[in-house]
Amino acid sequence: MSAASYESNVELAAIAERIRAASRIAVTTHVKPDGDAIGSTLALARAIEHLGKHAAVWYIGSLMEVFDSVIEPTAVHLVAETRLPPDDFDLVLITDTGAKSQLRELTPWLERHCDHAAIIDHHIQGDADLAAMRIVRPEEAAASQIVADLIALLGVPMSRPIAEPLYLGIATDTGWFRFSNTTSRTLRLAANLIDAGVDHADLYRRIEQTDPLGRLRLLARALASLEIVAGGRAAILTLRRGDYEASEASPDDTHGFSDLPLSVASIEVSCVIAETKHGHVKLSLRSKPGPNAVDVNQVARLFGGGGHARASGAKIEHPLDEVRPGVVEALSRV
Ligand SMILES: [Mn+2]
Repeated sequence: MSAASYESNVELAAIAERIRAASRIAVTTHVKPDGDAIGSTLALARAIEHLGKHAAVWYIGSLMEVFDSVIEPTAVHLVAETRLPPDDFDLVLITDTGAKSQLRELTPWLERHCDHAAIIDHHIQGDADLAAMRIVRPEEAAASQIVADLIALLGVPMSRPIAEPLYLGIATDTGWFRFSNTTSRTLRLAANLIDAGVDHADLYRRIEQTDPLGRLRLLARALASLEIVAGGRAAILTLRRGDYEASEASPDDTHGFSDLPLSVASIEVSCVIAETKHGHVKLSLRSKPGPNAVDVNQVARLFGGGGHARASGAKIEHPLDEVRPGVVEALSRV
C-alpha cells in the first residue's frame, strides 16, 4: 500500500470528459463485490450505455445471489485465471477500491491499462500507481455517492435502473442509514433516488430479508449456547458441526452472529466459537466503542489471529473442545 500518495489527482469533471471521449469502457470493482461495489459499477455502466457507448462490467470472484435482481438485465462478466477482459478498451473505471490486493487476478491486466484507468474510491488506503487518474474521497459514505455526482456531470437523467443500484450502494455502506458515515448529503441523495423511482422497502426486502430458514434455526442454536463471563461484560456463542446438521445450515451462515450479543447494555465484547467443516475452530470477536472498549485484536492475537480493535478473528487448527477453555479464560479476563 502506498497510502501517502493515495489521493485525488484529477477533478471528477475530468473523468466525465474522459468518458465522453471514450467509446469502449470497462468497469470493475473489488473481489467479492458488496452492495456498494455492485451498485457503483452497475449505475456507471448503465449511465455510459445511456450515452450510446459500450460499457462492460467485470467482476472478480463469485457474486452473491442476493444481488441478482439488481444486476438483471445487465450482462456482467466474471474474471477467472483463464479469463481476463479483452485489451481493446479505451477507458477503465475502478470503483470502491484502489487496492491491488482487492483486485487479485485482474491486477496484471490493470497494470497494462494504467495510463487510461481511473479509480473512484472512498477508502483511505490504496495503491496510487494502479491508475493514472484517481478520485479518492474518504469523506463519502459510499463510492456510489461519488458515482451519483459523476452521472450528474455526464448529464444522464436519473432513471430507476440507475437510481436503484446507487441506492443499494449507499444504503448497504451506511447500514441502511444508521452508521455515523450517514450525512445530510447521503439522505438528500437517497431522497433524489427515491424520487427517481426506487422502491426502498421492496429493495430492503430483496437484499436483507432473503436468508434461508436454516440460518434462523442455526441462530436459535447459537443463542441457546449463550454463556456470559467477565461479570456480564463478555458473551460467548458456541456452534458445533452437529448444530449445522440439525439446522440444515453451514458455517457460512454464521456471519453477523457475533454482533448480536452487543445489543445488551452490559456486554462489551462478544465471541462466536464455531467449529469448521474440517473440525477446526473459527473465532469471531466484536466489541463496542467507548472509553473502556475491549481491544479484540489483542484477544485474537492470543490465538494466532488478528484484525481490528472492534472486529477481529482467528482460525485455529485444533479441535473445538481443546480450544474452547482457553477462549473462555481469555474472555473472562477482559
Ligand atoms: Mn464502499
